[in-house]
Amino acid sequence: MAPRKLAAGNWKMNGTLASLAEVDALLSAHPAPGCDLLLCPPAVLVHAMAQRAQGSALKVGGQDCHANASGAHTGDIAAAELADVGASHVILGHSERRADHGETDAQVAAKAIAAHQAGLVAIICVGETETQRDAGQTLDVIAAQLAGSVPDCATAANTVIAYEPVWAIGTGRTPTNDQIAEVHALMRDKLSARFADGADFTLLYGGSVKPGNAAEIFAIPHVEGALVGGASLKASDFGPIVAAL
Ligand code: G2H
Repeated sequence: MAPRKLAAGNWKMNGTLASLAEVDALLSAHPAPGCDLLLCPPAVLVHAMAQRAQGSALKVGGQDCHANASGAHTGDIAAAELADVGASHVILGHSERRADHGETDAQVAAKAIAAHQAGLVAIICVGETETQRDAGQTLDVIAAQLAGSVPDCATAANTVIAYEPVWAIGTGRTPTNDQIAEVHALMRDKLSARFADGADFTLLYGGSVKPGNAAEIFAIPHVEGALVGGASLKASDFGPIVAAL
């Protein structure tokens, strides 16, 4: 089995019910995309977006879940709750959550296990800071995050890995093609060494992906799609990225 291609949008903390008009626009422009298609809106919109997407190619995901199945965790969301309202995926360990909430690799791995138990595909994010890249630590950082954030129960069917260099997120800066290729080759090697189906995991690039750079990024070996932030908010931006994959 070859890795599945995935165009995933991360709306982050953006969007209201009115923004769901973008779903209609996206689906009418791309009713049968040549890749898996996913949008991860704020949690309060997951149910409405999933209803809007019913019967279409669009899947819907959350942006985080708790490691526990239920309980006294005010403000948090269980993986099963996301699944209950129509989510199929959940983004975990995004650098904004690692920075804003101090999430560790171990916590991300625990959340991924919870996601799998609820039947969700976990999109586990890894990425180096600018300081780490400048210090020549990128490959070590990515290897350590992969080892610590991806649980042993991960398979190509229940886990996607997203490489998102922190310094490229929302900045308009992207790594060179060689820099992306180097990290994705490392991720493929590490996953293949650890998992029987490591060659089949979908590997996404994320960080300032736009219509203008998507095709070039998708041509890089071991890049099977993108996790797109700002350019996923409007169908007019996300559509061409989906079409490029
Ligand atoms: C990286 C990405 C989406 P953007 O965070 O996960 O955001 O495309 O805005 O850089």
